[in-house]
Amino acid sequence: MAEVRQRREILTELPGPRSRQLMERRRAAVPAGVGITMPVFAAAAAGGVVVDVDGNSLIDLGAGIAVLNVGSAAPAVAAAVSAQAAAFTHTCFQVTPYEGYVALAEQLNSLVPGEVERRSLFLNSGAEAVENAVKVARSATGRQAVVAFDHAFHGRTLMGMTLTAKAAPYKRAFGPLAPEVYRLPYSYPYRCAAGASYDECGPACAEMAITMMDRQIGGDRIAALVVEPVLGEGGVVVPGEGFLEALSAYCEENGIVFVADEVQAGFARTGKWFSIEHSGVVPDIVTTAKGLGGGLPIGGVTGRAELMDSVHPGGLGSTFGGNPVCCAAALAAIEEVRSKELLQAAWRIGEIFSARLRPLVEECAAVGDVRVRGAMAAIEFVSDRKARTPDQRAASRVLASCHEQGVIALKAGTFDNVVRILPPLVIGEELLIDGLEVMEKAVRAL
Ligand code: PLZ
Repeated sequence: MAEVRQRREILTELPGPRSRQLMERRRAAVPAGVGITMPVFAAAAAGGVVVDVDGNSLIDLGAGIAVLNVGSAAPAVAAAVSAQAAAFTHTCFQVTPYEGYVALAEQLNSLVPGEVERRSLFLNSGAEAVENAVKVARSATGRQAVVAFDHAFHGRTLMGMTLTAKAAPYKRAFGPLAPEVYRLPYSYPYRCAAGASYDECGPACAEMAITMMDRQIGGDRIAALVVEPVLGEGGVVVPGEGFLEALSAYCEENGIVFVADEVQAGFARTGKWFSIEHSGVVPDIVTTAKGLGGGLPIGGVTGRAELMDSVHPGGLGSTFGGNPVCCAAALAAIEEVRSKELLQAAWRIGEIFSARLRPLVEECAAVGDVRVRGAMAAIEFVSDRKARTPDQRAASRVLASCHEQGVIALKAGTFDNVVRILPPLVIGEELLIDGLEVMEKAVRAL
């Protein structure tokens, strides 16, 4: 494999001629409903760089949406994948099981916080992990209602999109949605639904959410509360202190299964194995995917043994779920996080984000808020600082400018006014700063 040099180098206009040709073919072959952030086709990737088919080297501040925490084609992951692929590629764990699945379950059972006995089940994606967490919670409690939050994203399957907050593009035209799903306010300190200050938002929104569960749904009817400990697609929102703790206490009092959706913020992204660890909460179930497989598709549900074991034999599974190649990749990725000290790397990236991006709030009228949680960061744009009017165009302009100059970054937020930064945790510091400088200039030019 040719080495991918860790620097930004733009040789053609972006997208280049070969990418433009492929885009034409794509238009004729792939439905328009599959959106594209940047019309540049990949040829190779490693560390913090994606090389496109025209030979341009782009800085990756998206990591394939928080997937490539250990980097693309990490040698240890690639070696584990090829060894497993050469031994056997599939048997179906439900037909003839294999050790890798069990070994990965053991790893996750011990990594999820809390001194409780756990079990893990593997699927193919984050959405499927969420679906199965809800199935387990309903089976274990004998209840039907499920609560989710404002600004949430949980996938594109029927239950996933029903739990997801945003109508367009995720739910529009796809109804009817699943029944028995209720939505509660999330603590979003910059836009507190209870009108509280930054510091008071956590307890204020928790109180609102708990009153709704108690008075409108009935705590004894709720099977599961599904929550992202940090919003991802919703715009890297870190809930106010006390929010998750209060919800968890209510769940415990009322026999509700607390599901932490760690698909995006988990697996070392925020400087902890799981983002819920920034609070003191011990979740009943954790869903994982994205970073878990080191770039290969796998989703996990890790939960308290008594909940997971409540489901009848044959009630859970999937043909490919926990495929042996994906399990091998995930085991190698976990080892990479440990041996390369990627939890610490995520903290360091967070410090760089804070140092570089926080001053933008003072300097630029269009920047309403900057949020950082480890190697997850967001800039939220507003057209009127006082009214906090979302400015979608400013976010689009900053992203367009980044993309033109070879920096991959993502949009987020219910109002499409947030630029989100999620680099691979193995990105070099110089490269990261080069990418951030491109972005900062674009912000200052607004
Ligand atoms: N839960 C918290 O962030 C996926 C969505 C990309 P899948 N987020 C990226 C897109 O446009 O579809 C996500 C998430 C959280 C669940 C999911 C769903 O994970 O692996 O995409 O199904």
